[in-house]
Amino acid sequence: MGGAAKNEKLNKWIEEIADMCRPDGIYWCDGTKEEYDRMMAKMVETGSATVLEKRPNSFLFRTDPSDVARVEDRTFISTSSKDDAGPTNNWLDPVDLKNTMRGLYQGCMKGRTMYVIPFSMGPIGSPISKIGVEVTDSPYVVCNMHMMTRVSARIYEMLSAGEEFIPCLHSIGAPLAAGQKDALWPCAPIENKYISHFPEENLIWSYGSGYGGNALLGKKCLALRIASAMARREGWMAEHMLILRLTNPQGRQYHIAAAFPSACGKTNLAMMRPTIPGWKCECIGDDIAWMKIGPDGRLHAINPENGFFGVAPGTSYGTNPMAMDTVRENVIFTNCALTDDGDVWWEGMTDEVPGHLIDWKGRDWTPDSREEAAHPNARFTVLASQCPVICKDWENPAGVPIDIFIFGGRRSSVVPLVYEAFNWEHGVFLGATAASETTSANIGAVGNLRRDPFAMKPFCGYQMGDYFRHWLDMGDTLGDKAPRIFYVNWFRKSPEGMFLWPGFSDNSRVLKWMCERIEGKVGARKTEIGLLPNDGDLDLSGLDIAPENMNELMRIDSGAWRAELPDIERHFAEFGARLPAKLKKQLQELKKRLG
Ligand code: SAT
Ligand code: MN
Repeated sequence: MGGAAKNEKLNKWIEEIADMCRPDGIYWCDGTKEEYDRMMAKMVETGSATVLEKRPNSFLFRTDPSDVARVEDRTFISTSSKDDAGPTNNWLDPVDLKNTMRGLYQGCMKGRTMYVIPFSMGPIGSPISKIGVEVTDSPYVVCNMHMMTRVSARIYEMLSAGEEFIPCLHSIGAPLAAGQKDALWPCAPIENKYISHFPEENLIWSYGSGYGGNALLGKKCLALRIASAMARREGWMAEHMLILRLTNPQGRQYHIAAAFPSACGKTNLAMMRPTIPGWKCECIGDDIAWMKIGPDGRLHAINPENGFFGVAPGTSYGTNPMAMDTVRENVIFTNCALTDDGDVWWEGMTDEVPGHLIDWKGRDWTPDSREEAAHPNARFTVLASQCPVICKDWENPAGVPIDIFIFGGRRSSVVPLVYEAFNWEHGVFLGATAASETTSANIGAVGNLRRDPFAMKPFCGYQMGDYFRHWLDMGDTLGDKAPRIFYVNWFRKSPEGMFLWPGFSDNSRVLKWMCERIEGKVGARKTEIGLLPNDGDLDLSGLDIAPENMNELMRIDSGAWRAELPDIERHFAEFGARLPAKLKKQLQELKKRLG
C-alpha cells in the first residue's frame, strides 16, 4: 500500500509521528495474508523468528530476557487530575508525560520502517466495534495484530468516510545507527518503558516494550483501559472477562462472562469440555468482553478480539485439549522452548519431558537444567476462528445475552469453591473485594496476595471507586434483567499444599449448579459470605473426590474471614470519598454476619 490519503486526522497524525520518530520509511498495512507472509519471511531471514518444521506455518520468537510480560509499574493513566486516575493506577501529569515521551520518541524509529496498522476491535462495521490505528516500528507487532484484531484496508475506506479512530502510537524504542546490527529482540531498558493512556482524549502512547499487552495496543490499552473510560461515559461495560455459551441437555443456552486475573485460567474455562454428560460448552472469547444493554433490556456481550494470546505453560491435552487443537498450525509462539525436531515445548505440555531442548533464552536445556525451558509467561498467538469449539455466534454484532457473571482468582486458602451473591449489590461487593495471588503475566513478584477488583486492577482506565459506582448504576438500570453473580476459587489447597479440586473439565459441575440456580432447580444455604450449594446439589457423579476434600473446599472458616476484614477496610479506604456508600454498607453487613 502506498501512502494514499486516508482521512485528514489520520494523515496529519501520521505526518506528525513520522516527523518526531524519523523512520526510514512508512508502510501502510492492509491485513492480507501476503503481507503477513512477507513480514514473517523477513523476520525469519533476520533470525528473529524461527520456523517450526513440525508445525505448519508456525514460528517461534525469543524476547529479550527483560521484556517478557506487561509492566504495571511503567503503565500510566494520565488524566488532568490525579484523582481521576485513582489509587490503583500510576499517574503522571499529561503535559509532563508527553514532554518526557516526546523526548524518547525523537528519532526513535531511525533505521526502521514505521508500520501503520488500521484495525477494528469487534467485527468490522458493527455498531459496537471501535476502530484503532496503531503505528509501530515492530514487524512482530504487525503480525500479532493481524491475528489479535481485524486488520483490513476496508478500515481506510471507513476512515475516508469520516469514521473516528483511536490513535495508538507504539515504538520499541531502539533506533539503529547507520550500519548498526539489530538485536534479535530490540527494546528499551525498563526505566525508559512507558505504557501511557490519555483517556480524556482517547489516546495511547507506548514506548520501549515489544511484548503482549505493552505493544499489541488493541488489547489491554484500547479494549480495556481506554474502552472502560468510554464505557462509563457512554453507559456500557468493558471488562476483563471470558465469554462462553453453555448448553444443557434440553438445549437451553446460558451465556457466562467470567473475570479472573491474567494467567488464572480464563482461556482454559472458555474452551472447557464438560465432564458432565449432555452439557456442551462453546467459546466466544477468552479475555475481554464489551457489553451493552440491548433492546430487550438485557446485557449483551461481544468479544472485541480476533484471536487468543494465551499462556502456553500448563496447556496440554489434559488441561485444555481445545487450545492444543487450536494451535496446531498458523501460530506465533513467544518464549516457548524449541525441540530438536523443530517443534515447541513448554512445562506441562507433555508428561514426558524431552531430553534436550533449546530454552527460551536460546541455550541448551536438559531436564537437569535448573531453570524452566519455557518462560512461565510464554504465549501463543492464534486466530480465534481456529478453535474447534468457537461458538457460531462469536462474531454476531448483536452479541450474546449474559445470564451469569463469575468473579474469582487464585486463593490457596479461605475462599470456597463456589458461592452466589445475595443480590447485585452484594455481587458488586464480591467483585470489588476480589483478591488473587499474583502471576508472571506482570513483571514483579509472583504468589503475593493482592486485591484485584473485578480482575481490572491493571486495566481500569479511571478511578476504581467510580468504576464500582458504574457497576452499581448498571445494576439499577438492568433491574431484574441483571445477570446473577457468583464467585469461584478453583485453587484452594489442602494443608499439605495439594489442589483440592480437579478443575478444568470438572469446573462444568460448578457451572451446572449456577445454571440450575437460575432455573430455581436447586436451593442454596445462606452463610456469612453468600449462598453455598446444599449438600448433594453439586453434581459430583463420576468424580472421584474424597468427601473430606469436598468438605474442605466448601468450608467457611469464620476466623479466617474475619482476618480478611482489615485488608478489605484498607483496600476500601484507598478510594476515599469515591467509594460508594452501598459498598461500605456491604462491608458493615459482612462484619455483622461474621460476628
Ligand atoms: O500481555 S497481556 O496483557 O496481553 C496478557 C495478560 O496479562 O492478560
Ligand atoms: Mn487478560
